[in-house]
Amino acid sequence: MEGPGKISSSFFHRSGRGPHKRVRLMPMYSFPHHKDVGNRLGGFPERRYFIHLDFDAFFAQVEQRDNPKLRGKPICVGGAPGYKGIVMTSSYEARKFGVKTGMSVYEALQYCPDLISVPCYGQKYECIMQNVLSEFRKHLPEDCIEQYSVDECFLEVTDVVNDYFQAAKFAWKIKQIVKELEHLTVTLGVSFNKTYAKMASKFNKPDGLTILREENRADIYALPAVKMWGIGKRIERRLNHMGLYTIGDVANSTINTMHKEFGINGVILRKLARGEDTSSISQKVDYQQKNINHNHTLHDAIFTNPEIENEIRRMIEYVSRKLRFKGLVTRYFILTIRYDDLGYMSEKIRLMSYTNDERELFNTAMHLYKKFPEPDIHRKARMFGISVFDLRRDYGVTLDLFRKWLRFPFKEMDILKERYGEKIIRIGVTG
Ligand code: TTP
Ligand code: MG
Repeated sequence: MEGPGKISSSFFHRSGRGPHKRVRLMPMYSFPHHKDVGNRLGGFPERRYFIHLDFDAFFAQVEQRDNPKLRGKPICVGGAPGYKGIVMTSSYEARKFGVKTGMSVYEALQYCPDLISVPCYGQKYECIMQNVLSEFRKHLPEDCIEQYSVDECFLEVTDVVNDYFQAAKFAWKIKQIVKELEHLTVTLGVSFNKTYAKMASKFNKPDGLTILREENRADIYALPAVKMWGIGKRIERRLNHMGLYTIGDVANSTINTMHKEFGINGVILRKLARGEDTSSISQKVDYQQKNINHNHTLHDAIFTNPEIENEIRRMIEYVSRKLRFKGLVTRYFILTIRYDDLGYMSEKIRLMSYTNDERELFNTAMHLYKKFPEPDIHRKARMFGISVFDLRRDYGVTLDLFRKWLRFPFKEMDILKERYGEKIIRIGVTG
């Protein structure tokens, strides 16, 4: 009944009441990739090759890359200021002490007193992933690339490789691309379906690569069921209750048992465990980006004009780089500053024309800042926020010809920054 090709978008299973009941495969809401599970469950027309990429200790690795003082040290991201935060991730040096995602920084410090807690720069991490994905687009068609989370993506390389050897070579190239572009390490899993590729990428962390062939199924089958994509603690408990402990147990269970306990999701789960995931790369709908927000809370609040100007410039550089990266220009701009005493000021302005020019945005920000009460030693500035909205695609038709200044090499600067870090080049700032 379940040989290759025999099950398409619907299948039969034995029900208590009738001889056979027709069940239509429903979206699998309880699994992370329910939307991807295609209607080809059960059929394997040809061998396919997938790569799953997962950054190592992502946020922490980025912060160590950007601040050499943090390298080789136990750090966690999500803490500052005041050590009241939650650990979002930690460096491998900190993990040795038992620091885990989800702990409070306070608790983590009990495990690792030397732990350095640093703030999270969400937009920066997202930008890194986007840089990497756009580089991949030079090597693979768009519809073979799927961003899965902030630090994970799937690549289908079936069209560019013929066997596992070539798939492994391609995977090494991917690792090299990320290293050269962003100076970061990733761990890759290569397999014949997405579920197995995702599980394979957990095998050799950090900076690893695992090839999981059909004949190595036993490696997956030996893992505890909870290691499977889509199985959390609660489902694990129910599986254990049924006498199923490993992924192999789930794979070798009967359709009926799984269906009785979990409905259609159980049947799909069993298929995923067996390596019969036939889902393809999923293309997210290209939604129109409405705004870009960038907030930064400082560990040490500031109040002098040069410090504030510097912080605003840094924020603007980031936002305008992001606009350019996405090929967008903005018309509305908001600057927010939160002070030490929790008071805050916010001003918005409509720009003369759509732009992503760093100097224009900086001048606008400084113009707004002048309307704010000036911070002083008793009322320092702690958080800076920039929001741009009313975004339009930048069609490249610029009015630069009519502007007083020359075209600045922003794009070239973006490339330098991507390659060598944020601090490599700045406009008109000394020191
Ligand atoms: P993960 O890939 O789960 O973790 P990681 O990349 O830090 O470590 P690993 O080497 O084991 O892959 O998550 C990616 C990033 O997502 C992580 O760096 C921080 C963030 N994150 C959260 O903010 N909250 C969470 O609960 C988890 C799990 C991750
Ligand atoms: Mg990761």
